[in-house]
Amino acid sequence: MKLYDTKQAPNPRRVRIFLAEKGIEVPLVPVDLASAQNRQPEFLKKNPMGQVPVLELDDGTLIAETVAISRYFEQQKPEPPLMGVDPLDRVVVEMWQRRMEFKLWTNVGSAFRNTHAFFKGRIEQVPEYGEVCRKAAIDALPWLDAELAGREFIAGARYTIADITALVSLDFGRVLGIKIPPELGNLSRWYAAVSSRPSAGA
Ligand SMILES: N[C@@H](CCC(=O)N[C@@H](CS)C(=O)NCC(=O)O)C(=O)O
Repeated sequence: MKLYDTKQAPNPRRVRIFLAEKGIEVPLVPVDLASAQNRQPEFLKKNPMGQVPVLELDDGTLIAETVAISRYFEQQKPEPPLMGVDPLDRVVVEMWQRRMEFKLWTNVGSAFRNTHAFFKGRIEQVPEYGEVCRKAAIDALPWLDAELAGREFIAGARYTIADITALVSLDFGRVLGIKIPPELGNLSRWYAAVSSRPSAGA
């Protein structure tokens, strides 16, 4: 098994944090996005989307998409649970995971893709749209702060994949000047807690 990975890229980091929480080690194969190695025919055979992360199993099966890869490992090694412990908990975790993707991750990612020099000449950029997305991510922070008033983690009392998605969104958002305002005490408390877990260094 191997994981096609880019150290600086946020989606592979979501998988690396997930693996670190599970205590699973997978050999990493570096893919250099800067030189567009992900757009070369050899990599496109692994993932026609031209993106990392990609998990290659020993039988040659290729699994792309961060959450699909995460689910593979959740099924292979259920402990500690990161995607829910019973049917109801699993849907609650999924609800929060989707909300973190829609409210934070997609907005931060779209802001980066549409405004950052890294994607200049690689994709068609619409900077005004990027700004709208950046503002939408910032506007989600007070909402998330209020949600965290009554619980330790995003989907409840347990650390889950929703926390990973939110943490990576906020860390990556720093490139765009997105910061947690200090007056958002619940979000700041949550961020300090999830950032201090050893997995955050993955
Ligand atoms: N939906 C995919 C998105 C993966 C993705 O956007 N990967 C980025 C790195 S964080 C990438 O490979 N970007 C290079 C490109 O799009 O050219 C997933 O969740 O795995």
